[in-house]
Parts: sequence; C-alpha cells; structure tokens
Amino acid sequence: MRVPDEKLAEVWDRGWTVVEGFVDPETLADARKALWKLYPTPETFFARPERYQEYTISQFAGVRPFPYPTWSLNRLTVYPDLIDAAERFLGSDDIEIYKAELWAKYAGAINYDQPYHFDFPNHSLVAPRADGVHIQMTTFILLSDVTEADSPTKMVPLEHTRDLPYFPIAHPQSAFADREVAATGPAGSLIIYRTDVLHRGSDFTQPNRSRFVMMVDLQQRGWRWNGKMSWPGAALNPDIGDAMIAMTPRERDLYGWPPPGSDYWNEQTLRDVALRYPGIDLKPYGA
Ligand SMILES: O=C(O)CCC(=O)C(=O)O
Repeated sequence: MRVPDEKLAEVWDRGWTVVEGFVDPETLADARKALWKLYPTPETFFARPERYQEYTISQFAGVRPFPYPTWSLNRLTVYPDLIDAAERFLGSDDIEIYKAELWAKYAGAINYDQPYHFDFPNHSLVAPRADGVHIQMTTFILLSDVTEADSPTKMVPLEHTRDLPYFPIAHPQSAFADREVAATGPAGSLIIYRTDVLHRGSDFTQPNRSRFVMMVDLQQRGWRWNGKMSWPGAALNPDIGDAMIAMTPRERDLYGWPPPGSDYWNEQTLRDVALRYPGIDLKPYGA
C-alpha cells in the first residue's frame, strides 16, 4: 500500500512510524515461505534449539545480507511502494539502496536487549544534520507478527532527545525507560525510522517466539560520507545474477547500475554484461 503522507511526516516529527498492511498478502506469503530456505522455521528451531548453536554467538547471527536465492525475497528490497515512499521522504528520485539485510531472532538463543543508541555511526562517517538535510531512510519490513513479546524495537520519540548531542552514541536502558515506545505491528507492516532517533533492540519476553524482518535503507545518491554496504562488493555472491536479471532497469539503478542512456553503455559493454548475466534483457540499455 502507498505510505500516507501523514506517516512520512510522523518520521520527520517523531522519528519513526509503523504502516500496517504495507506488503500485499501474496508478496508477504511468498516472502515468508522463502525465509525457510535461509532459516529454520520456528517449529524446527524450538523442537531442537541445541542444534542451532550459531544463533547463540551474537545478537546479529541471524543477519543475512542481500542478495537471496529467491526472487520472493529479492523483490521485497525493491517493493514499488517502498521506493515510492523513499522518493517522497528523501525528496528525490535519484536515490539508492545502501543496505538490504534479513534478520531472524529466536527467543532464548541469546539476550537481544541493547542499550539505546543512534544508528548513524555505521551509516555515516560524520554526524547527522539535526535539520534533516541529508537524511537517510531506514526501514524494517516485518515478516512475522511483532507484539510486545516479540523483541520489538523500542523507540524514544525525538521530542525527548532534541537537546542531546549525537555523542555519546549510546545511553543505558535506564535513561529513557519511561519514555520508550515499542514499535509493534502485524506481519506485512513497514517501520520507517531515522538514523538519529534513539532506540534499542529488546529481548523476547515469552518463550518459543521468533521475529523475522527485512531491513532496506535508502538515501539520496551522492552523499559520499553516508552509506553502508557495497553492491559491487557483493557481486561475487552467486545469487546476484538471478536478482539482477529479474529486476527492471529502475530496480537495478537503485543498486547502482548504469541507467539506460548512461555513457557507460556501448557495443562492448552490452556484449560483456550479457555474458556476465546470461538471459538478461539489455534492450532498454540499447542492445
Ligand atoms: O532489532 C531491533 O529491533 C533493533 C536493532 C538495532 O537497533 C541495532 O542493532 O542497531
């Protein structure tokens, strides 16, 4: 669904928003099914948790970066209503995806509590501009229901932190306990938040619960001090080919491809890119 303007305004004013019913039911069901190519289902995990020691090592052990072995997950990163929301929030259509990751958490694997922190320190080399110039749009697409018990992200409304400098970047859990708000929502919800909103990951409060989210972060292209992941650096992943072949030119552009009309494209590059991605349709680029 189209993200209403009021929801985007809420991100500017309060620091985050939750848009329920964002992903259409068919795309959501396909994505959920595809998760089990990468992760144990909750039923499998909780039947024999001792088999999944890797999830006990770090809170981040369930993070899997783009690309994925199925279009059902890859296409979520370029979901048209997400891109539309990003263009409106960022005030430009010259935008790029600078992070795309899945994150699975299983209750009891590890304590997922975090101190309050800002996300900008590993999304930028400098500090955010408090007036929102050069703002980045960070998101969670919920692929499972997230209630108070399911490790929701706890957000501190911007009104409580406006006078805080951005350093130190972390504050203890006691600092804002009475002002935090849990970002909850059913599967298919979109959470949009700013990199300068103080927030924290929280632990599950009931056993046998799990949380699955897709995180896609976007920014205006050209702010070289901001970013996180390098797509050329991920391009030896064998799943990149299927992802790039399935995408439209606009979707590839979000990952940094030269667009149709770029002076990159000539007879030689059309030939060699076709060799790299067998079956790709390069007609929009002049093939
Ligand atoms: O998983 C969450 O709910 C939030 C995690 C987070 O804020 C982080 O790792 O920076």
